[in-house]
Amino acid sequence: MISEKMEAAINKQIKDEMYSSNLYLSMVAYFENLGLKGFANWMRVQVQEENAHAMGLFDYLISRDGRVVLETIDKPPFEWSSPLECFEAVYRHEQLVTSLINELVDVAEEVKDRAAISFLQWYIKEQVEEEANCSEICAKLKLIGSDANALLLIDQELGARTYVAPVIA
Ligand code: OFO
Repeated sequence: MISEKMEAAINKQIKDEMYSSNLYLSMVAYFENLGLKGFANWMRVQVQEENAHAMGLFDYLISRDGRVVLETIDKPPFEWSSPLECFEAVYRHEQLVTSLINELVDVAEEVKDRAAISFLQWYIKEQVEEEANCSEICAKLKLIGSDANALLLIDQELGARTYVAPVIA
């Protein structure tokens, strides 16, 4: 069994992870339209990761005999002024998600749900990685400025990213 408060908080986080997935899918389209296939590939992998984050919470709630209630997902933005501006938006978004995961842990602590506290540790660690990844790409994009050749090299690098399904436990 799971408390109503914990159940509602996890349902909200499922929605927020699905929003992240849609936000990054919108960025896939942005980069595809720019012809930056490598950036688009990086975002496609990110979409899969966010879907896995949502499904991890979804399956966890079911395993605790909770009720999954899917909520309305807001429309994501679809236009950015440059790859750097887009990645800065990713970085800000991931910082927001980190704060949401911390709030989720606060709820678990408040209702003394030890199992949820333990389960959510994976998400806490994942956020450290999520923030580090986009911060690194933002730094590179700032360094290259308007150098188109360097941008294409980064595009090549991001094109090599592959999806590895996470084991969320
Ligand atoms: Fe689910 O980590 Fe990004 O948002």
